[in-house]
This record gives sequence, structure tokens and C-alpha cells, in this order.
Amino acid sequence: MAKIAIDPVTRIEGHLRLEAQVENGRVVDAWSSSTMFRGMELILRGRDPRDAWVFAQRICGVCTTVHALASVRAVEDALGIQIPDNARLLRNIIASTLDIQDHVVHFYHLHALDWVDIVSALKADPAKTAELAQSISDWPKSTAGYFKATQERIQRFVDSGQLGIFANAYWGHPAYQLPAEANLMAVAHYLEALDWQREMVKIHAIIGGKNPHPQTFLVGGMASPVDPNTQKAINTGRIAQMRALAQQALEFVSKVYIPDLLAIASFYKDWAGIGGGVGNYMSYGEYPLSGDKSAASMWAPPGVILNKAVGSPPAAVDQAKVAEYVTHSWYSYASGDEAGLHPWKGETEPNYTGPKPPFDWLTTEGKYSWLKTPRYDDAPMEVGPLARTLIAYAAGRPRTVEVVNSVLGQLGVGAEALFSTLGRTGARGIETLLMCEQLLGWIEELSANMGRGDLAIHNSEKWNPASWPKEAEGWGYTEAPRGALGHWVRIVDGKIANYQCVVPTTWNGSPRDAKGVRGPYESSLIDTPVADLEQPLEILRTVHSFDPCMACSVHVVNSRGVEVNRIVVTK
Ligand code: NFE
Ligand code: MG
Repeated sequence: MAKIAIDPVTRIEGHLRLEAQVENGRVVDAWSSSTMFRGMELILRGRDPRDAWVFAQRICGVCTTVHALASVRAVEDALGIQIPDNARLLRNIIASTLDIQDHVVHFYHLHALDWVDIVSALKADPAKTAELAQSISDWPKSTAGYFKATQERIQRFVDSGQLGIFANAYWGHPAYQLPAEANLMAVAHYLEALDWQREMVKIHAIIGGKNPHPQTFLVGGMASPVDPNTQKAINTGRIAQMRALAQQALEFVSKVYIPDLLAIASFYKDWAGIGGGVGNYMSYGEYPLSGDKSAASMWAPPGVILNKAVGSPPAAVDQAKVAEYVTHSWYSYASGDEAGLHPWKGETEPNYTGPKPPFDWLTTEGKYSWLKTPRYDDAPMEVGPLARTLIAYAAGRPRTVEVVNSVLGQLGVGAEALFSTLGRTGARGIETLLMCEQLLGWIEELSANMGRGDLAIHNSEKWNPASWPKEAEGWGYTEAPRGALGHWVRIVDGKIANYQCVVPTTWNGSPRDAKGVRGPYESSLIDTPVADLEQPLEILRTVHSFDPCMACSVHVVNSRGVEVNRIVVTK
């Protein structure tokens, strides 16, 4: 029996530490700990609720914008505000653009190197690489000369002795399975995706002036004027620009990302049996297709699936069933640390009792993370692209069913393969493709509204706080790239009395709850093979498949912080 600590986990956002017990080459127990406290919820207290989104959006620069969206929706829910149709469309366009860009960046820049060995790419034959690439896609860049130039670029990195962004990985690890040519193809696309993602987020700049943190939200709608006849608004030219960027996105995703995903997955089918986790999935639903907020009018349907039951329609989501525990988190609740609190009654009172330098193991029987432990109806929930895809699949959404079945068929695996590390990574790609198809539709809808003279972007009916009730509570939700995101606000006398964010990575990365039940990361690591304790590549594969973001989930690093970049092994 050996115990290992990985701290920090890299190629994620924020500060995550994992501890795992390994026996006979397999993980038998695991603990997930966020080592960072931020207190964003506290700085919102006492402020004007109409300003909250500007602060909340700064929770994260990776899933930028979703916190602004959840925030304005929470206040709109509290005050009973309906938004104009153009605001719905602008919000859908901004959020889906983020989702597409974030998923591609995750696949190539945060996750691919768990599967792709850059150093092996140096041994590839560029002509054979071109043959391979052309056999899976008609992407025009796939020539021998192109792959040779990529290889020379990597060689220059290696010769300089400074791998830069490619340093600190486990190159040559026995768990890497791809032939050299597939490695070279993937590295070439890693570099291409860097350029592509910069173009894609120009949609945010067109609507909201910049990325990250587009500056265009308003309680009651949006602040981006739409008018085909003026340079000072989103006009016909801007629509054409967005349309071109969305078309480029669909091209890149369908001709590069998806073929790469399928090609890489075909060498790692054993990962369809590893990394499943809690088996419960939740989505709040997102992308309203009309002003109606019913489940049927959400492009990504809301729902809850328990115990992998995708054969029947998902249950409805009731936000009243969300509660956060701090039994194993570095916080204290006034009423004691055993019971969970619904976010409207939520408390953020730090109580750090964790490791001290130079090195200390987590006290896992007590508190061991800055993440709280959210539970739905007392059960742990996995959230994110896999949850959304399974819920859309179980709800019988035709395009999801079609693409999921096609991907399973191409890989020659059954539906049970979805509940795994590979399933999580595959679902993210499937969702990206479907969302690219849909994004173009929202741009056309906005254009059609403008064409018929509907230029409304904001509903100012309740702008004056004198029109608000003395007390109000609201819930704002969205499906962020990493999953279900909720903001809960209590407004008293026109000011924020309480504000709580329960974020995707809080759901997925949470420590155990009061009953000792593991969170999704912890649970998914059980049974993961570990070939080399000093190079726990397999653990990173599973945890990276969730796309962790600790910045979001704890919403300043402990100044006495634990040692960084170190793997500690005890045998
Ligand atoms: Ni900082 Fe985020 C997303 C939100 S969180 S990345 O997606 O909300 O886990
Ligand atoms: Mg929170």
C-alpha cells in the first residue's frame, strides 16, 4: 500500500491537490482538496444587486461570462423581470461561444497531453502522418510538408533544452499508446487550436467589447444595441462577422476536433471502463429557445439521472433540493457542521485547519478542502458535458441520440462506455459539435429580429429599486462549460443580504459529505490503474476529463500554502 499526493495538479485552472491510496497498481481510495480560498461571495454583500454581475464575472477568467449570466438571472428571478427576445439570443450566443472555445482549449491544451506523447511525435514519418490525417478528414492543411514543418518546430523546442509549455509531463510513460504519426498529427492541431480559439472569441468582442469578461450584461436584458442601420450597434456587418466565425468554428470542430477525438479514443478503449464515478448526473438546462422557460424549450434539457439510468426520461430538477455541507471543508456553520444548508441560507465563514509546510498529509477524517460539498437531495451529482449529453440522450433529443449512437458505433463500444473517463472526454466533443450547429441558428434568429425592426434589448420596468419588494430571493442558473452553475441571491431593502454561488467544480471536486460519501472526482479515481507511483499519469487522465476549475469552485492562495509541484510517495 502506498499513498501519493499530487499538488498542484497542473493543466487546470486554480489549485487542486489529490491524495490517493494505491494498492497492487490500482487506486483504492482518493481525496480531492482545493487549496485556495477566495471569498468572492463575501464581497458581494451590501452591494446593489444590479452591480453583482460585474463582480461575480471575475470569479473566473476561464469560464468567463457564465457568472455574469447566472448573476443577472438570479436578480431577474428575485424581482420577476422578463427579458426581451434579443437579450435571450445575445446571451445564448455569448454562452455557447464560450462553451465551444473552452471545450476545444480543454481538449487540445489541457487534456490531450495526457494521451499524446509530444516527444514521440519527433519519430513520426511526416508523409505517413499526412496519409493518416487525410484518411480521417479532408482538412486542407494535412500535407506532408505541413507535418514536417511542425516536427521541425518541436525539434527546435527540444534542442533548446526548454520545452516551455511542453515541460513537466510524463513523456515516454508506458501508458501512452498512440503511434508516432498520431502523436504528430495531434501536436500539429494543438498548435492550430491555439490560433483558432483566439479567432473564435472575437464573437465576445463583437457583442461585449472584449474577452474575457464581456461588458454587456444588464439586469433586465443586455447593453449591446442591435440596429442594422448604424455603425454604433450590432449591425448587418457585425452579424456577417459572427456568422463567419461560427462557420469557421463548425469547420474546425467537425474536421479537426471530432476526427482527432475519434482517432485518439480508438487507441484508448480500455478507458471506457475506467473513471465512471458516482453515476448520478445533473443539468439545470440552458439555451432557452423562446421566452418560455419549460424543460422542452431548453436546447440542453434540464434533468437528474440517478444510478446511470439513461433508459428512462430524466427527473425534473428542483433547486430547493440543493444543499452545501462543510463537514469536510474549511468552513464553519453557525448551526454546526453536520447539516447542509440551502444556498439562500448559505454561510461563508472560513475555518482553516489544513496542512502546514514543508509537507503534511491532509487530515481526511476531518476538514480537508476549501470546496464545500454540494448535494442534490443528499446525493453527489456529476455535472458537465457528460451529464448534459446523458440527460439529452435520456430525454430522447434526436440530434444527441443520433450523434452519440454514431460515435459509439464508430468506436465499436456499447452505451456503458459513456460512464467513464473516455465517455466524459467524448461527450465534451459531441456537445461542441452540436453547439456549433446551433450557434449559427441563434445568429440568424437575431438577424431576423433586427430585419423586422425588433431592436429591443432591455426591459427597464423594474430598474428603479423603489419598485422592488422589501425582501426578495432569486435563483439564477446556467450550464457553464464544466456544468451546472447556480447563483442564489437574497435582497433586503434594495441591497444584497446574502449571495451564494454553487459552481460546477464544487459539485465535481467536492470532498466527502457528512455521511462520508465521496465526491465525483474521488469516486471516479477508485480502481484507476497506476503503473508508476512517481508518474501518476492515469490519475491525471481521469481528473482532467472533468476539466477542473478551482478558481470558480472556491470563489488568494493560503499564504502559508503547502509545497508546490511535488509528488510525495510513502510506501
Ligand atoms: Ni472557472 Fe466554471 C465553468 C463555472 S467552474 S471554469 O465551466 O461556473 O467549475
Ligand atoms: Mg460557493
